[in-house]
Amino acid sequence: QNAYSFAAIEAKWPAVWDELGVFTPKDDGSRERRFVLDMFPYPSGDLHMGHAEAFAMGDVVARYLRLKGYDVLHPIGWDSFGLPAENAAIKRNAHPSEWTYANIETQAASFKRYGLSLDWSRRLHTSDPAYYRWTQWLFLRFYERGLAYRKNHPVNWCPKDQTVLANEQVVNGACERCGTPVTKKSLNQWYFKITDYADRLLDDMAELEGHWPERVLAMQRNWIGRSEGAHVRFAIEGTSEAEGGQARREVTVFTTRPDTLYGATFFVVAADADLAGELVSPEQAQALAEYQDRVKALSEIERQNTDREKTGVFLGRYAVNPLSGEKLPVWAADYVLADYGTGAIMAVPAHDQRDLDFAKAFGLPVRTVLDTGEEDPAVSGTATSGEGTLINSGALDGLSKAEGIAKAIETVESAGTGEGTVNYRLRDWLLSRQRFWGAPIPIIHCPVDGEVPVPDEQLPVRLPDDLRGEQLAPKGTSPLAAAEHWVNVECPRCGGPAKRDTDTMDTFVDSSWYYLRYVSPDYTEGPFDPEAAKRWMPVAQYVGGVEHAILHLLYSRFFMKVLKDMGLVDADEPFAALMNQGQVLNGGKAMSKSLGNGVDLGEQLDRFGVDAVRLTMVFASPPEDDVDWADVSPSGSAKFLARAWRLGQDVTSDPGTDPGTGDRALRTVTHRTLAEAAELVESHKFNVVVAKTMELVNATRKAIDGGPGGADPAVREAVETVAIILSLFAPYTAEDLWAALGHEPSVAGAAWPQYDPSLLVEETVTAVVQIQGKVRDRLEVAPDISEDALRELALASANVQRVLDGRGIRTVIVRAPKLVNIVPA
Ligand code: ANZ
Repeated sequence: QNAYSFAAIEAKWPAVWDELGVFTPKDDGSRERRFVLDMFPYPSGDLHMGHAEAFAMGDVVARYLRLKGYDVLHPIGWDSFGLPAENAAIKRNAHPSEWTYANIETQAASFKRYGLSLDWSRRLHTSDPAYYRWTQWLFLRFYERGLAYRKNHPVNWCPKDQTVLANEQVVNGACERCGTPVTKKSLNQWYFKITDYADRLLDDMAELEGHWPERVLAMQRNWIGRSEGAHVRFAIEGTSEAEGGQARREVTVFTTRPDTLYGATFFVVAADADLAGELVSPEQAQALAEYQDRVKALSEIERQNTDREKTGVFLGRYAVNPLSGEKLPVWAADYVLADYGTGAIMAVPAHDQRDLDFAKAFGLPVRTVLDTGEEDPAVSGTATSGEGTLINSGALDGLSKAEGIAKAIETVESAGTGEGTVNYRLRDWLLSRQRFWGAPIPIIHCPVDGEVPVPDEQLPVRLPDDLRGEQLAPKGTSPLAAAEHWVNVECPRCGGPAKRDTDTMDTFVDSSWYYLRYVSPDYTEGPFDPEAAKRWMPVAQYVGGVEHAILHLLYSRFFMKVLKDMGLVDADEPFAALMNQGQVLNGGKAMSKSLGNGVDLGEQLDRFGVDAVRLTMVFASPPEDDVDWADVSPSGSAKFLARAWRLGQDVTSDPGTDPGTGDRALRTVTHRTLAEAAELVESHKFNVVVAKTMELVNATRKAIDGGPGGADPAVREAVETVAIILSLFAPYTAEDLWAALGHEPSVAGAAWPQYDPSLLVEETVTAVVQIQGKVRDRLEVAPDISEDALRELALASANVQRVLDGRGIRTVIVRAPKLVNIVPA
């Protein structure tokens, strides 16, 4: 009983917590509700140091809010569909569920050991039929609303994983998962129409301002990429005799700078868009084909390199500028992207650097149309993009940039050759995957009825459980296509032979709504109980890595808005506040197999104990900063915890002792710590809270050993405060300390003590004011008052003024904070 043993206390408390159900919200309206959520884990292997950090941070918030009297929902689940399980199954001739659920059990055991204040009764796994039934149900609702559709489209294809990747999953031209250079492939794919929500996704960010990290908001804004500009139609003229009489074809460009229309000196279409082949003259067809082969051979990485020399090929055609009537040569080049804007541009080399580089490479003219006072771009080689006055621009001459943009749009609109428009970088969300381990898309393809949704009452469309190993390997089509007993079904509409859709959903679909399932995990009438969602949503604090700054958060925000339109939720945004925890590094570098610098969480827990590891995570730095495990001291944390725990052994007063009569100096430290800790937790400076707790522990130890001793009521008050604050980061030690003080478990259910403001008021001392040695006044002043301040106070005293009665002053002698002696003239 007298020595601190983390192993002993770790063995003791989990069963008690389980039995008491302290972490299960009441959900009865007796307290205000708060939903605290950590991004749910993917079940690859056991928990690692990154999980340990993120979940330690989320738990601080959940535990603090509980102590503050809120009814806290802090659930856990697993994002358990996905490729690694499938790859493991192929290797081991197994079913992906075996690997998945075994890993989930391992992680669940580790989470429990880690002492998180989670409500285990709401646990979910996205690969459970009881969960994905509702993922499919949501897909069908999106489908009915025209928000899920299929189209044939060139898609990003990972030749190694044999699967389609969303743009978001292509990083520098390579597969996000395996690093293989990504190629293009044309496939019939399912999409979610997230672009319909582009403006709301942007506008609603106003609500998140100040509650989400600014850089995450910036990344979202950038990803949506709203650009205001114009569509302008250029007629394309054939130049060869053989083509004479051909109807003039029009090609639309997207430009953000319609004011520079008179500066367009050539026209470019994306080399890899169909349009290039449609426009090319017979004479240039061969040159185009050769160029296209060259472009295809480049990796995406090379293509996106902006320093690369510009390449392109003339298409033997001219485009007519609708404003000036000028004929511009039409080129195909790879610096124009097929899937942005319209895939065609008017090139204005004087005011766009990419166009200028191209013009220089091919000897094309450069014409300045906005005089910015800078050197002529044709000479300097630097395009100008600032403010200025339009020149060489017909009726636009003399206008500013903004006026020119407005006038150019007005002109093309009235001529019927264009219109003002808004363009987005955001693309629709490609959600079909030709993989096995995901939620099957609940659509049946019938030769008579076409696409037929699976009726709701037939959900879930379960994955077949008899495919194993090699049968799961991707062959360019979904492995489900080979499972004939599964694929062949009756059409729900005509009863004739039909086939199931064989694609599964991107796992980001599963994670776009999981937070809602937690509010009513056993609900069977829908994905969640709308009443429960109204009670709990939005999530008050979401915690997770910045690697999810774009996709997961954007997709979840999109789902929430659609659900709002369906009348199922009240809130517009799913996550009212977001905290990104930093990474755990080792030796200044991210832990990785190749560097061999990985730190094993289990081993750290065995060595130092859960609380010491958790405390170290929190103490090392503010949550959003990285923690370098090479620089921290879990053994130091362990020593501190033992020190805090021993305080409990030395308190000899009874529980419920009135602290009012205790040592005032210690009480001041306790109450100051309480006041500061609350503010620091709320502003996420958890590391400073730990430092303050250490100071309180030191002050308490001094009071026990060299002060009023362990029987003093102020000592009990101080140690209770230590237990309560410590429960945020070191739940086992805190619980044991709480018990040692004679309290019933759990400290998690205690109330965060109110601090007494009167104890925080600085004490004062009395300063005596004399005139020629005679006491004339006494002033209550702060002990650390400055000489100048004390002199001023003394001279301003009404008594002093009366005695002086207008006489001047020879000298004033000040001995702060006790004495002022005034010598009149
Ligand atoms: C003429 C022009 C003149 C342009 C000028 C810019 C400056 P953001 O702002 O990113 O939306 N553009 C349009 N579609 C393109 C594509 N598929 N591939 C490459 N470039 C494309 O960029 C819009 C501008 O990027 C458009 O405005 C167009 O060039 C170019 F002084 O039109 B601009």
